[in-house]
Amino acid sequence: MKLDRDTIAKLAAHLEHCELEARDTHKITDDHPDMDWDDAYAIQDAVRQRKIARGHRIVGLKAGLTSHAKMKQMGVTAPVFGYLADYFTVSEGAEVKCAELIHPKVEPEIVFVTKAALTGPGCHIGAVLAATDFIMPGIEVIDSRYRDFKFDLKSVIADNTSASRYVVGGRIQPPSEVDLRTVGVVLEKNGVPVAFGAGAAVLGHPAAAVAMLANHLGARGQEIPAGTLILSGGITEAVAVAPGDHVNLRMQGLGSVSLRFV
Ligand code: 0L1
Ligand code: MG
Repeated sequence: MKLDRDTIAKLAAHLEHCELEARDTHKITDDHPDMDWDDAYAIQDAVRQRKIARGHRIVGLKAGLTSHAKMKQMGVTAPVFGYLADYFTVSEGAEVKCAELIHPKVEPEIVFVTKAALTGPGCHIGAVLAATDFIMPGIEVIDSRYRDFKFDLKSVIADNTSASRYVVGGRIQPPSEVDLRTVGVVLEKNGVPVAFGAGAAVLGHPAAAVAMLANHLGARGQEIPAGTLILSGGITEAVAVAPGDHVNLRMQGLGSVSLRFV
């Protein structure tokens, strides 16, 4: 690691203040060009500890930048991993207040819920499917704390991979009932289809993103516990939203889930 404990704590406080006050910042690698991957995840962990210290719970995990569409959109080359705090959760069809966010975007995701722990290294698609209780559709609202969504991978990891809000809904299904590679999604904004895709857009198979997450945690001596909700990553590029927008995700055989922005 290149950063000392005080610097990590200071950067975590800065990024979390930006989140809670809905104000943007320049990317942290501008001031700390030598920070490494462990520093980036240490800052993310320090933000997580700040939330827990205030009484929040961590209710899920996420993989991000798992599709070529998203990697191309953001100019990066590898997935990233983060977590979901309790107050990120939005009920099906409910309102998201844009005043609490900086520049929200939405993306369609396949959501996994596990029934057994997943451990890495060596976790693979088969292990993920065997450990999955059910899948369902979800919309992630991302809101990078970096100005104009301009960042590099280390900065975005420290910023908890732009995690902000999410909704899950539709129909739940065991993974054996759905071909997760060919399952189709249509994302609608104000009744107009704005993005289309299929599950294979996520690393060839969305369970591969969950396996990568388990392997990432395994390298840190952690695992994905049973009962964990996991966003496996945007299937399409992210779509910007504004007050007044209604977003609906249709997922083949899995119903639909929606959000309103006010
Ligand atoms: O969930 C995601 O794919 C977001 C990862 C972070 C990059 C971004 O803000 O688009
Ligand atoms: Mg996402």
